[in-house]
Amino acid sequence: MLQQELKKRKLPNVFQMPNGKRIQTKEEWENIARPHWKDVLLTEEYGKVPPVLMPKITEETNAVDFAGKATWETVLFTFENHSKTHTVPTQLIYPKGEKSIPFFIYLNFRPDIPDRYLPVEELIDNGFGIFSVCYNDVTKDNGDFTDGLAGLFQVGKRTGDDTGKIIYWSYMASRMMDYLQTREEVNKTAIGISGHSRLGKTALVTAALDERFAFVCSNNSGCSGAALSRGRCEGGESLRVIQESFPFWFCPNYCKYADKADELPFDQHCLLSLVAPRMAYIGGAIEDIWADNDNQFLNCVASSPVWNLYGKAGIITENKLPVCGDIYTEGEVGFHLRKGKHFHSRTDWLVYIDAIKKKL
Ligand code: GTR
Repeated sequence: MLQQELKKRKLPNVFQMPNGKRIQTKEEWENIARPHWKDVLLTEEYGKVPPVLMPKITEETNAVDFAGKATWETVLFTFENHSKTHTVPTQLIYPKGEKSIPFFIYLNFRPDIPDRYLPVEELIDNGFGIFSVCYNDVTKDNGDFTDGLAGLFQVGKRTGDDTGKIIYWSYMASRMMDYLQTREEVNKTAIGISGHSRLGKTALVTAALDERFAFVCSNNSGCSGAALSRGRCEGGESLRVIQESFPFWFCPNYCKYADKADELPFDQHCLLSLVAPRMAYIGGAIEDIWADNDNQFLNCVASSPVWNLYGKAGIITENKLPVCGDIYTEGEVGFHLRKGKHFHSRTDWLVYIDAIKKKL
């Protein structure tokens, strides 16, 4: 059943290289296929990644400590390039006095702590630290490429594979990862990333590009995130719509494929596959038709053969499309479909936390 569904979509084969080479081992995947798909995705969809800058760091400790359970610090990142500067505030909250703490880097819509998408106390009580940033503080969610971090790199009007906003937000997450490497409280092998919707797309891109991330929880990310573009469901977001509404999330090259999903030289399984052999959990909500739950789930199935190369299962599921209430998180690739609407809910967090705690 699931293989038939995938067959209908005629996805590019992740193991087939354009020069005819067929990938058969994990070494070939790492040396040939990984760089190939990274390059294709950055050139045709998201835009290239700016060079790494070393920010100046300023740390402040806040008085609020969540009933004495947590330490909360504000960390300011000041970037400088071409004699322009930009400062991004981030929030670091972790179980007080603990060592070897697993962490979530969280990309949020708002700077609030806690936030309706970010149940801080619940995460702390489960032993996780949180390092969060408000995406608009990195660079605004609009077509202004003079704003924030984008303004330190973009010169003039964007063309071709010039960086889109998703990559700028993701770039910041990787700099937050750099910073966590310097903190002795942190378990460096257990740092993951999460985000919802456009920031769920960003979380997935980040884990795909930056192998230091041990897990990704991409919530309701949909079109150009976890959802396959080919064989979109009725009512699901199309490439044309996303490219017309949010052209600035992507590189200008991506517009070539409006109405031409079948001609993409990749699909979103090429992105999810880049996370192998690490953990990737995808969350859907039954009323979130726009994000195309079947195609988010089918991506997990389509990408799993790359986990198999590493002797891992990928998604462990029944041979059927998901229904509301299904939770498949036994493998390193997971999917759940909860009731309700487009939202990063506590229900989602509990599924992710449970899956990750079992594996760590
Ligand atoms: C929608 C967009 C989706 C999704 C969402 C969000 O308008 O079409 O792709 O990313 O926004 O980020 O909230």
